[in-house]
Amino acid sequence: MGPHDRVLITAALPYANGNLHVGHIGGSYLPADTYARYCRSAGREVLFICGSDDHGVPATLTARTEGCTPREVVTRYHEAQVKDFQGLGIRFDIYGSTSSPQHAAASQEFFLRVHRNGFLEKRRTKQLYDAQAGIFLPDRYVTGTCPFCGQSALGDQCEHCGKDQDALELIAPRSAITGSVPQVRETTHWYFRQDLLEGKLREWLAAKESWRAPVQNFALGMLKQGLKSRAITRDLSWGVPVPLPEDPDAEGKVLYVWFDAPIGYVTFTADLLEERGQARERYADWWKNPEVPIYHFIGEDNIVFHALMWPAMLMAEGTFQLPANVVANCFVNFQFPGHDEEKMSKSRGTAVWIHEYLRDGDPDPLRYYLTFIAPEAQRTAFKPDDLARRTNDELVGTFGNFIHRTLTFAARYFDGKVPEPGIPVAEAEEVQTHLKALPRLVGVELDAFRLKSAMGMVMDLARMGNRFFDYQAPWKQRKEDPARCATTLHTCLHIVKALAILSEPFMPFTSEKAAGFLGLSAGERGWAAAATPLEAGRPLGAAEPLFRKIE
Ligand code: B3M
Ligand code: ZN
Repeated sequence: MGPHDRVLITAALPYANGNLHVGHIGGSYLPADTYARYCRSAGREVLFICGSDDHGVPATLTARTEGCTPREVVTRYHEAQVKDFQGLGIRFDIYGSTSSPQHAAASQEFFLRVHRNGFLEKRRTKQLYDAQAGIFLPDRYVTGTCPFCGQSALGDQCEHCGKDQDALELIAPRSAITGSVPQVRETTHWYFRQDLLEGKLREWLAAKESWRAPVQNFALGMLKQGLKSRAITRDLSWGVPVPLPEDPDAEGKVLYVWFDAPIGYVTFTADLLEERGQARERYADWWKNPEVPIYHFIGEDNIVFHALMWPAMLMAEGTFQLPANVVANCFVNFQFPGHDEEKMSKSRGTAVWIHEYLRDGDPDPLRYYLTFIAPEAQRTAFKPDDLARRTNDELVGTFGNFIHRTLTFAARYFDGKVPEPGIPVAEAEEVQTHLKALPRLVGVELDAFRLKSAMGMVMDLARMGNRFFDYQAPWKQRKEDPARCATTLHTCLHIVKALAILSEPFMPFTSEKAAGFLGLSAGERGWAAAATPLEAGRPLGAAEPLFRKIE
């Protein structure tokens, strides 16, 4: 097998404390799914891994406000997330949970290896403490003002400037539980000496020529400021226990959620292989095999972790390969007609929730629109009126219309079969030449993670189809020049086939229907097959509308 016949694709693990909105989907899950679908279609062996990030303060805070246990919170949201993903056709090979016993074991083993390799250090430290609630306040248990940019920030990270935080350095800190001003108390924690890996990280990152510039620059910029060692244990009861039973200081401590979460990618790979009847240890065939590129799809707020901390963890552990690419997208903002763009927010009602959308919306138009506004290089805005307009003009008016008119014409005048091409026609040959090259061209864009551009090429094909149909005017050719008319329809049907195949990564439900009209079996739908026309005589099914108009 060649180097890229197998790929491992991951999408950021959503915290299991909330529902998913279109910003999450457009940021990491949809691009990851689109790329995974393309790779499968191109005949590569793909593992597409995701699952819920069950640990950390998000789950415990939600449990507190809802008056239930963290376990109840993560079970409920895990299931809700599975449903949302299914509804959108986001098809992971596995959707695991980091609160499984297998994951605890894998994380503890990883921790111990990093420890043995000399990258952990135990320190007495100061930490914020909520005297009213009687607990330490790690991470998101504290809110305050970011010392770097002056905006409001959480105890672990500033969502404005993306910097990771030390809660002790927040200006005007407050407990997220009681709102009280926290005290400073002493405790013991294990620190990850990622600072020891600065040089290695810099060298590794600097050589990444195909990474998106903002991701690479952000990570290199952070390195320039210097990496600090980072506490990777917490005084909490919900999480993976620190596996040092001999050490009394480890009692009552768990691993920091950002230490165990990325290891979840590895755990879930093992879970998946086990589900498929293989030994769990076979995860190494993917994670420790330089022939397999690993691609992490994430949102911009996770760059720090995936481009620095996680690679540092992998280097410190010592037996894994490093990610081939960290594909990060910016945030998707929200914009009502006549209003300013703003951040998606639950409290302000500016988030479009997937379960609400799916109540009466179809998945493919949302997928199409989210790829169309893909925040590949900068933040973009989700505009509900724009979603409606593009659905109506581009999906109903162009893509759906072309397929429908072609199949209807073939049903009526060619007995519902693919005609034998009549005489050679220059314009038809041009289309053929284009179709021969197109799968490769779209594939190049996809492999460079320019998903929006790739989808644009597929939509352009639908436009080309309509122009060709209008220009050839088969309804006239039928009477005046039947041989030409046969060539026209033969060519249009090839375009339909190419649209059915090449749209699959972007609009899988539509692709499935369109391929069904042509009676394409699974084996006939591979990416490269888009280049070859349908054979004459193939019976065609009746065309039904592919999209509904949005009012
Ligand atoms: N749970 C997602 C977030 O920051 C975070 C990703 C973990 S990926 C290993 O919303
Ligand atoms: Zn900031």
